[in-house]
Amino acid sequence: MDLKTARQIVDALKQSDRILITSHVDPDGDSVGSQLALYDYVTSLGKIAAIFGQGTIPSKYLFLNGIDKIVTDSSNAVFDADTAVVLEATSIERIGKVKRMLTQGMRIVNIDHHIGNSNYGDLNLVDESASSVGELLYKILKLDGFRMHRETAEKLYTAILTDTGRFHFASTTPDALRIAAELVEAGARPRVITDKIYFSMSAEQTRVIGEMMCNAELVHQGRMCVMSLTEEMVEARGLSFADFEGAVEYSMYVKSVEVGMLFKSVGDNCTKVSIRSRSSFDVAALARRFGGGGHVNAAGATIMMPFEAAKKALVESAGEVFSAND
Ligand SMILES: [Mn+2]
Repeated sequence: MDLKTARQIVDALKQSDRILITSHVDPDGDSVGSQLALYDYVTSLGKIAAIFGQGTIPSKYLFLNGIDKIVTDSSNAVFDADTAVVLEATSIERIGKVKRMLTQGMRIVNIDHHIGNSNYGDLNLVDESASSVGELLYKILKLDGFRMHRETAEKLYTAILTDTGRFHFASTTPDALRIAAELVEAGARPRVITDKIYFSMSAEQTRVIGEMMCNAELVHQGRMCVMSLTEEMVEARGLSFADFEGAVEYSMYVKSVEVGMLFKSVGDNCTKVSIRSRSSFDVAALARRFGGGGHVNAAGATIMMPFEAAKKALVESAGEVFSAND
């Protein structure tokens, strides 16, 4: 992490009075945990802060202390801030409707760990080697001697846990593990948090996942797994797509699979895809071809194409990469 920029960020936050915190649309564990931890920090400095987002918070994160501080429908929100901290967003477009709240003269602090961040901030702390924004925030908070209590530790632990796929991905670095250990020392409860996030599904959720796995297709000689979730599937069980954040992990359960994809039909002409890989197959590069992005082993895109056409295009595109790599 670039210490000079981190110190400048601490100074900027201290010079601010009103701080707007935001992250990408359709929040995940890193964005939720990081936003809440940053909120704890800046309010401990006596600042007025507010968190604005777009998209439903997956129910598995609702146990986090202060979760109700996140405004999830920011369409008509008003908050007069001098500084905006944008977490986990490669470009300013990723924050969706919150973008309109970033007015002229507002200082923008950009903290991210994704490849291809466009450095849109006045201060940019972009560290692709970090497991999560949670890890970067931990280092920033430590730099300022913030006294970590259990609530904040559990938010940062959630960020690191989920972004490393439960300490599974290549992003599970010594630093990530050391910080996780320090968070446990500060009171974070690994068993409780992991149970809340990964082992608290409703029976209906497991049924939909069963259906999704039954219908999974293995393509490209079993090297790729393609799974689908449609609005009909989730609505039939009274659920929403937010109940399946992270479900793409199920596409990687088969030994032969190097690349897994989960497609979600979110409208007649809009398809979301989450992509995972375990080899050197760069899924971020694949996602970028379709206007998305991410990391080498975890990426996603929102494609303005009908469901089956989007699937076909991605499967073909991945096939080209397999051929080129062989
Ligand atoms: Mn992240």
